[in-house]
Amino acid sequence: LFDSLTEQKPDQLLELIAKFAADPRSGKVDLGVGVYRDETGRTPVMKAVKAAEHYLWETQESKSYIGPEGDPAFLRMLALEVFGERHAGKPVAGIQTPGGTGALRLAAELLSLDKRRKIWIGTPTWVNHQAIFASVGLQIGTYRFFDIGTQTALVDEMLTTLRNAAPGDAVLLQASCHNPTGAGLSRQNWQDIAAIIADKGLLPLFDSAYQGLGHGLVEDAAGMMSVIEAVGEAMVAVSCSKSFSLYRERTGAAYLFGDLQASLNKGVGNLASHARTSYSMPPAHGAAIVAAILQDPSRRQTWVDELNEMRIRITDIRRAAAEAFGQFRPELAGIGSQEGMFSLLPISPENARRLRAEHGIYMPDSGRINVAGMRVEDVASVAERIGPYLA
Ligand code: PLP
Ligand code: TYF
Repeated sequence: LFDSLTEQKPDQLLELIAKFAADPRSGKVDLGVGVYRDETGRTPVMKAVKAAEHYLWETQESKSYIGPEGDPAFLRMLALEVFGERHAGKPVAGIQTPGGTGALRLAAELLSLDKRRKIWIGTPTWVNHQAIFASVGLQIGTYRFFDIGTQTALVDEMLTTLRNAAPGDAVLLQASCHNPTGAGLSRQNWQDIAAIIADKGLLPLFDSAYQGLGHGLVEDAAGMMSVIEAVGEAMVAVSCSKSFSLYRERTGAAYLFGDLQASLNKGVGNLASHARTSYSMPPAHGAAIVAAILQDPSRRQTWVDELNEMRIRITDIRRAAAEAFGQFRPELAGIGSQEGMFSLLPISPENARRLRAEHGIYMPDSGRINVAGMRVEDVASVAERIGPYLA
């Protein structure tokens, strides 16, 4: 069997982690994988997480099974944090998943039950989106979402595509801090998207993986909540990887919104049945940490403060990067008004490779940079080195 298999390409972003680590050059810069870094280049465990782990170590009495739906306290507290107390005035139900990826995969399983259904995704998007939906046999439709040259989101192209989608089709939307472009949407953009989704009877699937790293916890969910409010049904894949710095703990959730609690419970039952046949139950530790943080006002405040600090650092880097890269291409001043960790530089795959090989500046061939990979005071010099390679 094994010998007959087709060779699979590894994910370039994950590959870059090892390549960067193996590079002996002292001036190397890691703008690759989407992991937050502080001013010293580290991705520390958050203080609130340490406090929660301490609390769990002292109080946790059993590690017996919980069940495919996971921890109800985690699901309740996370929903409150992500969707707010009013959660768009709609019933909601959820299931804990192994990261945001697990949630996307379960959502994809549900969507793929109707073979006529397409899911519409903007390009470029996170590398795994297309692969996840294709793996369950969903038909995928694409529209251009971003123009690298002008650094603008192509909202009109998106609206035109969605206007021509079939009722029942799904639409993947990133809630904030778009990966890989950093492009934000205005309130008016979200209202226009909501109107078309509602009007055409489409089903939005939100990917919320960076809440709190754009403009703030509430602000980063506002567009998503306005769409959920306007439509009949919606799905949300929440990742706790970035906002709680829990990456390897594989912590996330899939939520369903609709008009009837009974239908939502049936939906979650179906998600749980897919979970049972693939990984049975989600890992517990990360979710227990999140619940312990959100249930305790002092730990929650520590977390909010730390998340704000991360967001402010990203904003500071963006301000410096807008000026530094803007000197090479005026459009790149747009980096300053983008949100989250990513921006997409106009750079050829060949030049991205040369920057790695000749300068030790690591970014994937796509030209995406993780702005949090730079110290504020190094932004100008990194931009000087990248500038000559821009398209
Ligand atoms: N969605 C987007 C847009 C991402 O960038 C990521 C990053 O890893 C994920 C989902 C998945 O996150 P997780 O590590 O929680 O599976
Ligand atoms: O886009 C990123 O860099 C993050 C991390 O297979 C990531 O979302 C990248 C690739 C991957 C899993 C996570």
